[in-house]
Amino acid sequence: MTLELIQRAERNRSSQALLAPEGVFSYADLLDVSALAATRLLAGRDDLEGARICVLTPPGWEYTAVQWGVWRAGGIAVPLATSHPTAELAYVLADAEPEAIVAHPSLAGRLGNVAAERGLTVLQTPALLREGPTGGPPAVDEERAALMLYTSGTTGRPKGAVLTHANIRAQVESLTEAWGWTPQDHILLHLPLHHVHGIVNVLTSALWNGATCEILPRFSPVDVWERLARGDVTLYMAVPTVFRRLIESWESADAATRSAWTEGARSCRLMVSGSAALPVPTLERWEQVTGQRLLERYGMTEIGMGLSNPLDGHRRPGYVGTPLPGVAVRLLDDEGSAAQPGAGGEIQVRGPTVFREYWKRPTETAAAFTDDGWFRTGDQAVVEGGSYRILGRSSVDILKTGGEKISALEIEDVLRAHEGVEDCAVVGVPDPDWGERVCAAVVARPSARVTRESLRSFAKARLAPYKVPKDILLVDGLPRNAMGKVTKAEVRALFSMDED
Ligand code: MLC
Ligand code: AMP
Repeated sequence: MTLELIQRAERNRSSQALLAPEGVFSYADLLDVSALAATRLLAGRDDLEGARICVLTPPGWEYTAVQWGVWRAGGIAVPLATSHPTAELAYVLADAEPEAIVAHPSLAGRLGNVAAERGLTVLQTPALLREGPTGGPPAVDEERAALMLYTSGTTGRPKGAVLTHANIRAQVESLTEAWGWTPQDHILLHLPLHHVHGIVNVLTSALWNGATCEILPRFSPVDVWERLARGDVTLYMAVPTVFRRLIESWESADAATRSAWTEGARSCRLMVSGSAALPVPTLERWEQVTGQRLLERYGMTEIGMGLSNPLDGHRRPGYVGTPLPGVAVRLLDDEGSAAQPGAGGEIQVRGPTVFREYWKRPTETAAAFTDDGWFRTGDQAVVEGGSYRILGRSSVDILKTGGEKISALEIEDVLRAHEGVEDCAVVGVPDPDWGERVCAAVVARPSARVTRESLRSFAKARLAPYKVPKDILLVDGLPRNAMGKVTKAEVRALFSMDED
């Protein structure tokens, strides 16, 4: 069977699919060029049969055409983060064991010698997409894997969450029903394209529905406002840090600019916030500035979107609403029983939107599900007045900064590899801009000459920019409990004290 996404695009051939940094493209363009990409990737074979193809291109037309090409050829697309240093990319390449990397020339250098060392073919865009003969791509069953997204867990390095075509379809159909997508929608996209938020909620939802997705090369508050000001954007989705940045930008603009921006933003039909808790003051200020009450929803790489405030009806500040269509949600207490009404519990999710597995990690996959097949999110919530409120995460070692999920333990491992570091503890400190700010308390080895800057540059060479601790405190010892375990609440308090 031809994938449903492709069949639907065939029905919209003449519609505008993408406004991208590279130009304007119809669904016909996307179909033709993704068929070409599929033929090139197949290189004479019938089917990629689940081979992983890593994609390292800026957000835009090439990214989308290559992703569709991988899907049509029967491969698994593994989008790489364009902001990551070589060390992080090398980790994903080693773990995913791709057969090839598709890279844009501006980013290929980021791979360093890794591709050569691993004997990996690097196919460069735009050459890969240049005209040529196309063959008939294989029939791809929906139950086959489509996408692998790397996501942090509490232990160890990030894991590849494997989503099937059926998972993506279920996620998109659920959001289409809940948020009322139509072919007339026009959505703005500047979120990174290695996460479910940008890939599924925005890009794939738009293309599934025959709508237009306008991709900006990067997030810039003024650029977003200028686009909203034109009044033709119908949908906008972002993380709380972005809404806060937009508010700051509006507040520093002159009166005429403000009123033009506000006027344009008013004509959007829906604005959605998610990936991290939306502070109520941000929701309220955004409503004052734009007249738009943000719709807050809750999701996760492994499950897509789980809970959402309503499209029509009351969007309750500080709450994430109710289960989305097709998603079963339950709360379990520490004993594994259904949480009592009004009491908190772990959010567990089941249904066709839930991912298949962590790549090559059967033990971790098994541990992530209950015996009766519910995915354990590790997030705590409570239901109040029929709506879910997120209480926080079960683990102090999972942080969210600017919508990016990270593991404190992964950062600690990197810092400990520094020769001058005897011990360290990484914590997330509440922060008005980032939600949580990554901070590290470090005990230096006696006589080692360690400075905050040298530690930061050490971390920067090895970790994604958003994982690099923003604050580093050099301390004589780490606070520990009677069992000798580092008490992270006390470490966090060190940074709050430092601010005072
Ligand atoms: C950038 N920096 C960050 C950061 N992003 N630091 C902490 N947290 C982040 N998220 C760093 C930069 O490297 C730089 O460091 C400094 O902060 C200033 O950078 P900036 O230019 O101001 O940041 P910017 O490029 O504007 O990025 C901020 C942002 C971006 C919020 C726009 O992080 C973003 O797009 N976040 C969205 C992530 C997302 O899509 N998450 C969804 C996951 S899926 P220095 O040291 O160089 O100055 C998911 C499921 C669900 O969560 O429910 O959706
Ligand atoms: P990720 O693993 O990057 O997909 O991040 C998923 C995590 O983001 C969830 O497990 C939550 O902890 C968090 N999250 C997503 N949406 C919200 C929200 N609306 N409020 C609070 N936390 C959220």
